[in-house]
Amino acid sequence: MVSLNIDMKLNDSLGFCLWLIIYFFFLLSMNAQPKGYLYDESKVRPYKLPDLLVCLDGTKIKTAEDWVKYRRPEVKRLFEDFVYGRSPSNNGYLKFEVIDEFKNALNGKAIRKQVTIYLGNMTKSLGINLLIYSPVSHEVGAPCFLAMNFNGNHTVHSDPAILVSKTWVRNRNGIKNNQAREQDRGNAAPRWAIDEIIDRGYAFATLYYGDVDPDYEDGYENGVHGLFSMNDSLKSNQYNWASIGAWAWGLSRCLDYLEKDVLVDAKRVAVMGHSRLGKASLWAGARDERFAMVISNNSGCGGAALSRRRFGETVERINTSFPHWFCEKFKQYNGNEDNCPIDQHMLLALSAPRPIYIASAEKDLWADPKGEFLAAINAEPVYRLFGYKFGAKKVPRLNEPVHGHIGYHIRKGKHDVTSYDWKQYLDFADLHLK
Ligand code: GTR
Repeated sequence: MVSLNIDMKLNDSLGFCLWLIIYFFFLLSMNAQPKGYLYDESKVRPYKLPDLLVCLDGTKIKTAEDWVKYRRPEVKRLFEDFVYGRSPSNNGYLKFEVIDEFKNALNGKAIRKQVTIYLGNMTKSLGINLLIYSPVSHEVGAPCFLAMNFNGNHTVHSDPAILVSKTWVRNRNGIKNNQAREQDRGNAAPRWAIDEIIDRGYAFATLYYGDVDPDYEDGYENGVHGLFSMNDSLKSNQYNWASIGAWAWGLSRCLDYLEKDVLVDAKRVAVMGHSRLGKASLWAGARDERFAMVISNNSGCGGAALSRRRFGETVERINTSFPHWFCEKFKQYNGNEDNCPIDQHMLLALSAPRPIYIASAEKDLWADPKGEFLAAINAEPVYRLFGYKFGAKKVPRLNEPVHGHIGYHIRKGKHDVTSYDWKQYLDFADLHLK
């Protein structure tokens, strides 16, 4: 008996040690960054950012009016031509169908609406599904957060009435043509602070990004790209919009719908996105000045991070791993960032004078937290033309947010959206949207 007990204890402690070792490696791998890239600040080479306030013809911008009249359109055009591509100027028609409306959702505190928005023209159309929760306390005109989600509307909350996406969904490895599954209901809920958003008097609207454009290279066939007939020469146009352009365009079409829905005050919509969808929310806010606030969560390369630093993910790497995200022209800056007429601080400045929030995470070196902060600092001169300030001079300490007209925080932890991030966005929105 005694020896058996000792054996069991031995086995237990061996098992425990093994478990600890596995857990240690699991933790390591969660924060692992791809090898062969720069993660050492002291090795960032010197670079010079393009001057936000000097036009291509050398004219210096000194007033907000001149920024709006001359430099803003020029900078926006440069992003269209060299980074995200040109989206169609014709938005097609907007038809919609309310599929579900329930006045007693989320234990009676919210109204739930599910709407299919049909985009397109007379010959082709595409339905995207918008899920809206709005606070009953605010029967009309609540300020709203609009965000795309990664795996289908049914993953953002466990509410059994949320319709399961019928379009392509990516699986964990990003493989295409996967089917959305009932068992995934609510599994991304920790990323979406829907109850807190409602409790604080905001509406929340979300759509699945694959409804707008499936996230794989398909030669402009699927999603909204396929709505606009393109012959082969147009398809190979170097300035053509790519997937980030399509997602940003889709966010604007949702805003078109929200303008028609009394539940939401379309003049107080904050567009929010995480990671690749943070890149899309920044581009949506830059293109469409109807968005009242712009939020980027860990958007990194091609989002809020300065490309010239080549810290973590680089232009070359992103264009190689995701050739369908940016326009063809962007590829000419692979390893050649210094020759690009723009850098990402200029993308942030396109949101001015509207409030913008950039969030980084300590362990998310791949997204270059410092590069995201520096982009915010370098966008500030445009905000100053309008009389607004950022308020930070150097990277703030962990979990010490700065909420000026530009908001920024670097929180503890990894690449993710957490309740901490949402708390900051809600506080920031209280300052600017209420
Ligand atoms: C990574 C990519 C990042 C980021 C992220 C995501 O693989 O390198 O730029 O966008 O994906 O969207 O999850």
